[in-house]
Amino acid sequence: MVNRAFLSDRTRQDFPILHQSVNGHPLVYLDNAASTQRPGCVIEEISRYYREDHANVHRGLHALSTRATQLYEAARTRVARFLNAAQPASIVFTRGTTESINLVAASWVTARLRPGEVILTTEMEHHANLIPWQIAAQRTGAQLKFLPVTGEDGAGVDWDRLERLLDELPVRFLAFTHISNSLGCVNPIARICQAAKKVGVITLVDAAQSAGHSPLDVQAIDCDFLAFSGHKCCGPTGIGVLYGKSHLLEQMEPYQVGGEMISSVTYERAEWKPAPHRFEAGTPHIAGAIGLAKALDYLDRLGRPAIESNDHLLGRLAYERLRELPGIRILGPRQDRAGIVSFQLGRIHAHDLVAYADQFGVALRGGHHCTQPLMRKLGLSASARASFYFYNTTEEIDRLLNTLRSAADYFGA
Ligand code: C6P
Repeated sequence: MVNRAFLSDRTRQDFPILHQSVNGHPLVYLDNAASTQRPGCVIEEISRYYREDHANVHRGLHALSTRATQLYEAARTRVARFLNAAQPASIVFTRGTTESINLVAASWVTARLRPGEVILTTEMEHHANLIPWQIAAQRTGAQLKFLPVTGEDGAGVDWDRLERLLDELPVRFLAFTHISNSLGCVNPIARICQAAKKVGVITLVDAAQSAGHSPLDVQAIDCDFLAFSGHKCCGPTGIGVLYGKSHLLEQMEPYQVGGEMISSVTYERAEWKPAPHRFEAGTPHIAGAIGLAKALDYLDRLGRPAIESNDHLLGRLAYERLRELPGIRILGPRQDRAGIVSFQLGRIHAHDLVAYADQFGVALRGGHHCTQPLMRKLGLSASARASFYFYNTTEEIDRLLNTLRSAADYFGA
């Protein structure tokens, strides 16, 4: 396989962490769905910010605070451009996808749903896009319903059933993932949001696995909320984004309260700033937002359509190569998959397989991938997962295959 068409040729040198040996072997980093790596320009920008511009934001009148505030707000504008949001005020900085979804669950869903109304989601969701709805349903008396995952290896959701369910059930809120972190399938988000909008259902897209991988235009998708994490798209950990339509954010009460999110406070009561500031209580992750903006610049220089097709190429190639292994069971669809491939090899426990691969410098993830109910439905307690990004090479897929062959011999699978 010629590697010329792949983005790795142009990008690998930008990632210092990839150029190391692990356990005496060149590192093969295939755990990108858990967290991607950062290019040098992001690491540099964070350190430059701390060296030259750091102070608290929105508070001080001195030069450093003014500079830090400008950089932080410029990062918000950068994220808005990344998502094609109509205005920067639609962008709330959070700690990550998990916090973004919890914010919507606490401030919109729990405040508005009535007993008997339905929160609809799917059977493939990450715990971050499941447990907040369980709790919201318990608190409001709403029902939590699921679109089933079809096929014995989890091909995906049959989205043709959505419109009928939206007609039959009193659905108020629909939350679903764009790309499944366990199955690697890609859900048709624009079509789903349009069907929901027709019947006045509010939508939330979990874009944790897609924001750094695919073009995203929130106006074209017409979702009401969208969440993603910086660390899964070349940015820092501890910073994430909640996009919300402005009229919804303005109606919502804050999720946390404290410094900087108020317009006035007396001993008895407080009033809030407009969105997004009412949702950012306390000192935010300033360096995180600035580093994230740099990461988005990097991704857009590469081009998200190019990243997406590179991911899909690597995902498809890995899927087809893994199928060569006797006794392998691969989860998710064969076609239309992203660069995430979960599998079970013979009777080898995923934890043993991942520990074995690590001895050869190959970083995989093994476990339930925070989708325990989905794994249970597929009859598994765990699976191994290889997840790719644009800096991965086809030679790394060869290394993965060799390592798995050797593991099968070693464990007698
Ligand atoms: N999935 C994985 O290895 P946080 O942890 O807040 O950045 O992202 C949570 C999250 C939400 N939705 C999806 C679809 C996700 O994949 C994740 C994180 C990682 O698959 C860590 S469990």
